[in-house]
Amino acid sequence: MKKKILIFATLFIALFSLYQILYAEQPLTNWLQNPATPLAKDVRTNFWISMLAILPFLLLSEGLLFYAIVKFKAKPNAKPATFHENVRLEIAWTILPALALIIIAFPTFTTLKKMEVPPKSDLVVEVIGHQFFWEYKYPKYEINFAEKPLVVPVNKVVTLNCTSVDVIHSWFVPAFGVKQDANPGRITHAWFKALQTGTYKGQCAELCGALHALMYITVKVVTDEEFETWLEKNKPVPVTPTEATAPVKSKT
Ligand SMILES: [Cu+2]
Repeated sequence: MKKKILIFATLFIALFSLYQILYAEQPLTNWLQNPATPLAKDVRTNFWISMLAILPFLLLSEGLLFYAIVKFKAKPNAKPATFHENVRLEIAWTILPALALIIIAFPTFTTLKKMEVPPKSDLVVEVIGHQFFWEYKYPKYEINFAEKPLVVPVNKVVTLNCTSVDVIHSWFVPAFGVKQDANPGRITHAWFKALQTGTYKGQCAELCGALHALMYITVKVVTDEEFETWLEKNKPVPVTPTEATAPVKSKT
């Protein structure tokens, strides 16, 4: 009876996970969000390559373990085996995983380089981490705000200059394939090019204090026209000297 329940539960979890990964339009968890940028697509491909490269080792070792548990279950007073090393086997299990790592390394380093070297930037945004919110600056437009969604145009290369005013934070938007630390006293770089309009969610990914879990990130990717309108609405109002701010004229 117990065995049946165990088998049924395992099967259920396996099938449910498979459904979640392959078919669910709105998965219950947010692991593996749909990639929304070329970088995120590369990251996803790398993820599957790595999975394929390491899965045989997991299956083989777990299978052997399971086999050994069943087959060599010790009876009382059983004599332990006395064999020692097997050089050929040891060479094989050193070289094969090393090969797997080499296979993983090529696409990984290619993607890492892509992340490090942004193409020509269409929009520069400064990202500043605070305990516990994000501040954004658009230096070109002199726009500056905090605790509001970042608004960017679709299909444009957005480069981020990240820093922090207090402790280390990390700007993490999974759908963009971007996770960049924001360090005090330093500027780190990241970039993305969102391929579709929409709202994308992220979160600070570096434990930064008591309210770390509330440092959400929202990015609104909009069309060019919508972005222009947004810029118009948010551009700074030029300060005209009023009586209160104008320099006091000396009475003569
Ligand atoms: Cu943080």
